[in-house]
Amino acid sequence: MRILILGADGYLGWPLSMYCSQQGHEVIAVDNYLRRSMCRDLNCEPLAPNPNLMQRTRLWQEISGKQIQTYIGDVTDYHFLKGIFEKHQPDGVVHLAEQPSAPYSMIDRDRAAGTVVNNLISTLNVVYAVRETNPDCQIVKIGTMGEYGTPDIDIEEGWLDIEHKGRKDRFLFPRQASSLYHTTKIQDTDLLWFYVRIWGLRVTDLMQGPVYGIATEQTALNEGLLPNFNYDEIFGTVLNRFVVQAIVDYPLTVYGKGSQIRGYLNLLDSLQCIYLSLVKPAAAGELRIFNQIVETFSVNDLALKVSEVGKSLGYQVNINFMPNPRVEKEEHYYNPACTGLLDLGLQPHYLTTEILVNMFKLVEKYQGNINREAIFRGVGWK
Ligand code: USQ
Repeated sequence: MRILILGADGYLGWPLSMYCSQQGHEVIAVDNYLRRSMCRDLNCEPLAPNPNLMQRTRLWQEISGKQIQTYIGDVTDYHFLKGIFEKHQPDGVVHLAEQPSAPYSMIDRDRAAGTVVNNLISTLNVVYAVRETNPDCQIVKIGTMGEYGTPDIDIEEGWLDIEHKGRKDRFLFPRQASSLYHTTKIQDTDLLWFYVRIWGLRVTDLMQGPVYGIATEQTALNEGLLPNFNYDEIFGTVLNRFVVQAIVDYPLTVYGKGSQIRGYLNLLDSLQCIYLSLVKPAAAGELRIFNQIVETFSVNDLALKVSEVGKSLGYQVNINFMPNPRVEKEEHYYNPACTGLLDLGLQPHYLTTEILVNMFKLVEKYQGNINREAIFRGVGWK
């Protein structure tokens, strides 16, 4: 396949580019370094050395013998994006080119506006580029489990059958986000569903939970191929943060009671899920939605696991229950369905002690780079 990856320099985008390239596909990688510039502005650089996309693709070619075509540009620039579609005629596009952080979207008005413009216009542009160059090209888009929020009913995979006053219909599952970032993902889904209905596009929208991990088969080949692993309050996801915190003896930052439950998955599984969605595509006129999670944990479960593994490795791990900077339910029902991707062939990696030990070992190598100031600054929702 010819696979166009938008946001190819990111935490998921770069390992995904190598993963698809390794499977023998032609990969076209696009990024405008937005995440890098946001990290520089906020003084929260990733943990490991982080060559840019051009340097990484060169290194990948030296090591694997496989070429990844690279473009540096902005997906919100329609003419730039359409030109790439026209030139490469991709069979599938993976849209990861979004502002991915809930705290970032809550810092101030300008960052809120930047998140809305970036996320919605990039999605609209992908839809138009596909429609105008090859309507058969499948779109795989990363959404978020946070679109559903934490309702007091079971969460289905995207759709809900409703019976009302004796009549039945199927609707998008009710959604209620708890940050502006998550709200833009709801709006993305609405855009995609509208254009699937009117133009018959093929779309898979992946409702992903927080991802953890740093190593994949390809990143293990050379440290210059590692993804940009953030551990700061803005871009780091909770488990990655806890491992870093344990290593630098920073009490684990459990927000509120820590009983918030989410669906989590290993980076390895995120790549598999996106790949499976590409090679086993949605039908024309289908908005296919999967819940991209493997297992659920509360924040306290994660803190306990990190604390146990950290202590077994000789770290003195403390837990700090801090006032929750976010507005989110702390005690809630949570039962999301997640069988669709297993049915497509996902082989899950569960969060074992071995996986956590390996994360500790890899992060330890870079502990000299850890900036304690970036761990918590207190971006509050209110
Ligand atoms: N949390 C803590 N302490 C921390 C950081 C987070 O207790 O130091 C808690 C949060 O309050 C939340 C949970 O851990 O209840 C998950 O937080 P997170 O920062 O790992 O994840 P979130 O902000 O929800 O966003 C991340 C990704 C986002 C993705 C989302 C999936 O950044 O791109 O869409 O996970 S989901 O959470 O299912 O919406």
